[in-house]
Amino acid sequence: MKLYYSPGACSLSPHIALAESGLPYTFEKVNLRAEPRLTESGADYRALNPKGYVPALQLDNGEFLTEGPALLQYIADQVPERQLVPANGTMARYRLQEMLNFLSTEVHKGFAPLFRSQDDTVKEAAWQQLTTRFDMLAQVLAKQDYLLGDSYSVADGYLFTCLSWTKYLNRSLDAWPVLQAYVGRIGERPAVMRAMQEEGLL
Ligand SMILES: N[C@@H](CCC(=O)N[C@@H](CS)C(=O)NCC(=O)O)C(=O)O
Repeated sequence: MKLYYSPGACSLSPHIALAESGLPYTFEKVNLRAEPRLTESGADYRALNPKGYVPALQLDNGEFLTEGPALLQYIADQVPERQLVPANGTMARYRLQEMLNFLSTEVHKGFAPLFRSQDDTVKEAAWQQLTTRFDMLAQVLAKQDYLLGDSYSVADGYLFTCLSWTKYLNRSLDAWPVLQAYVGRIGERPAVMRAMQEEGLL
């Protein structure tokens, strides 16, 4: 499998999942800051992935899979023995999907105005909205070590990735010591450190 990524972007989350999987993988950087969007080897990224954004995963049969939550589940399902996701068809799997959708639409996309908007009022409103999501997540993580309970799942790599953006934005997590401790804990996982090193973030 080959991951197309941009350093520290949401593509870090499937990168972490690949590292957690123990499977062989390769990765290639995409420059999102210029048009045409070129990969590190000079390929036109939009020709490979018409969506133009990261992440995209090229499967071993050459097919491309996009959308973070789909990638996370695909990667995890290749290695059921690693228990990175609950088994398909179980209630626990629907709980994972509920969490991935929440992370994708309420947390990940909640950050977008903070990165993109030039308007401070818009940014402040986005941050206020995110803080309500952080309150909820902190309540969950005050009771258990991981989003789904006692064991790590791909959802944790996703939340870790999103929370790590606060440091690029100079936004503090001081109001949520539970989330700060969680970021520290997840960040110490060897697979997380490997993915971050491979993206040049450490
Ligand atoms: N729906 C997509 C969103 C991916 C996304 O937001 N990617 C961002 C980086 S975090 C990106 O590549 N932005 C550049 C763009 O939208 O053109 C997913 O969940 O995978």
